[in-house]
Amino acid sequence: MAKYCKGCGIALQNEDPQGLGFVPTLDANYCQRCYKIRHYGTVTVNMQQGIESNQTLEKINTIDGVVFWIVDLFTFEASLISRLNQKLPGKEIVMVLTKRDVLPKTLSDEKVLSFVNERLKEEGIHVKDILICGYLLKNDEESTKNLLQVAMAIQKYRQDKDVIFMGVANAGKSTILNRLMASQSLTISRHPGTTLDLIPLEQDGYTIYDSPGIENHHSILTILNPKDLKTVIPVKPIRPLVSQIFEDQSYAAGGLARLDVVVKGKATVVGYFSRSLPIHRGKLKNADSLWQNHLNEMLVPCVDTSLLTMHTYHAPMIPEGKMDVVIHGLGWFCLSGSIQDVYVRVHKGIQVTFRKAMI
Ligand SMILES: Nc1nc2c(ncn2[C@@H]2O[C@H](COP(=O)(O)OP(=O)(O)OP(=O)(O)O)[C@@H](O)[C@H]2O)c(=O)[nH]1
Ligand SMILES: [Mg+2]
Repeated sequence: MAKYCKGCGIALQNEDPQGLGFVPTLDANYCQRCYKIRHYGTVTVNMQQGIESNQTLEKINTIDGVVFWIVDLFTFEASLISRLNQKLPGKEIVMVLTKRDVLPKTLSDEKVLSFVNERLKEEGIHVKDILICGYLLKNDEESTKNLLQVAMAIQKYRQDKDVIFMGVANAGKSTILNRLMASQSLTISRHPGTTLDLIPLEQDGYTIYDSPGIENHHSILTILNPKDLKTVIPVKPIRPLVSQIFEDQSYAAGGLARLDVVVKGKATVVGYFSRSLPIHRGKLKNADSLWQNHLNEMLVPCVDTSLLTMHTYHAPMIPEGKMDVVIHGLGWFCLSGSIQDVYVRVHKGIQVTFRKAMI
């Protein structure tokens, strides 16, 4: 009978040392890849290695269960799954917002919920309930309180069914489950694509499933190496970077994204990024030469080594109030004031969303 890795769910094998699920002897509980992540923190993961998103959804649909949809608040746009109800026909969905700790403390939970409700309405996604979770990197009162709410929601919505934790890669599914089960059996890493197949966790009379991350190929997190992921993923609360501008300005988020703001008068730009990602600000007229001369040198981390290979987005319209320019997986700029035009350049395939401000 096939045996599966307790950490990532992949079938164990002892024939191909380069293949997934390799173990020197089949009596092991964890594959070599999980062993390396768990003991040395070395990650040899690739988003494409797990089961396909469609296959994951198909497997989830065969289970008679309630879906707990795990959504990272910091990378909210990249964590959304379009047409989710259609992809999970007949399934009840409870949304769990994670990583609350990295958003500013001054932002109230009420405001977070009202923002999320509005975005769900715009996307046409229906959920039974929304919970806010986070602080899970610490074993403190706050995280315990959050986990208790998730545990209570499981009992409330499960009825007689099983429970499936699903969501995009890196949203924090395995972390919540490890804490809920008070075990460290599931493998966790900052690299998207850690869990590779469904993992059944037997409870008293029912099963909770962990699952691999669903499609977020438009997130910059899927293409960064482990060192750069450490730079762009916040672990401390993000500190808003506020700047007043009176003339056209250009912002560089490392060498990963460039924001050009053309103004008609006074405007405000606030950056919400990991504290370790350098944000450079300068005059728009100097930006081309800055990028030509300093990309992959002063402007790091980067994926592209030339502006020419990057894709340009243009804000379709400038709204009256505050507008967020979200670079999927990386963070966002919040713009307000007398703005005429906004352009964003990022690696091809990485999505940029213009939305009503979250904060
Ligand atoms: N700041 C913060 N980080 C968290 C929290 N929960 C999880 N993380 C981090 O998020 C990253 C991803 O966590 P995982 O639990 O592996 O995420 P996953 O959804 O299982 O990811 P895949 O298996 O790749 O689909 C890890 O680096 C965690 O430490 C939280 O509450 N706060
Ligand atoms: Mg996981």
